[in-house]
Amino acid sequence: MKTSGTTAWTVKHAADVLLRAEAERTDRGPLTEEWDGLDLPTAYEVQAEIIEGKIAAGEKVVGVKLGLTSRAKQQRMGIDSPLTAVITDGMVLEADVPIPLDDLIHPRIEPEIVFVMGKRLAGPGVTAATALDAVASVHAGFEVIDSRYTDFKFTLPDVVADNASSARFYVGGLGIPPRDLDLALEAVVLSVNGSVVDTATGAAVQGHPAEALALAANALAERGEAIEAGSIVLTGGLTDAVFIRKGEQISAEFTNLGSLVVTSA
Ligand code: OOG
Ligand code: MG
Repeated sequence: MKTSGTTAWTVKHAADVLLRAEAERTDRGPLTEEWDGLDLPTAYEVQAEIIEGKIAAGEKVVGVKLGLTSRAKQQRMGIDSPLTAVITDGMVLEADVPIPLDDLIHPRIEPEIVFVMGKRLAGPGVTAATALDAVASVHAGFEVIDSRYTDFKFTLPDVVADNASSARFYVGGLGIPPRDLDLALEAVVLSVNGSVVDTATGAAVQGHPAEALALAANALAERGEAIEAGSIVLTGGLTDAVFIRKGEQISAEFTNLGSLVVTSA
């Protein structure tokens, strides 16, 4: 146990601090500035402890997400290493439900390609091809991220501990079998109030979103975990995330996966 000032940092304490920041909608400085023992393995332990806290509060794990899988995201955040995090049913927003700004700190939104798993996928040694074989359907998605750190400023262990800024997400109702698509070429146009703010194709995510899925399966295997059948996998923001203000209409129009149009309230 490392100490800093009067705080004796532990995995449990760090998880409590981040869960409280989320519940109270208060941002804070990076944990690594106070806890020099927060390395990457410890950060994943904090993340797991946060998920235990959410489960204890009645939430259920529904899948996993990848973060920092595109250059747009890596450049914005100043971190060039992808990561994984856990998503729960408490984060799901149905299509017609506005983004609840009053429940969040400083939310941003990013379009993502989403997989729903037909089979269990366990590393090590998973390739993009074997990963895609385990996918039942591909969907359009929007992730609403809301870092518990002031100004989204963090190091890799900080953001891993914070469950990769997870807050809410939408999954489009249209599901397409993965073999019917060229996901590297699947394009998205991101608009706010009718104005295009960014564009990307699936290749933005690790060259192909199935590469991101394989990466997640192999990374989880190192921690003794797998991606279960029925899981939802968010493969990571295709573009930079945009800040959300009240009363906006934000849309992601995909080539084949349909359009998601959400509002903020
Ligand atoms: C970290 C979460 C990254 C993504 O899709 O890249 C993420 C952040 O940007 O705050 O969800
Ligand atoms: Mg994301």
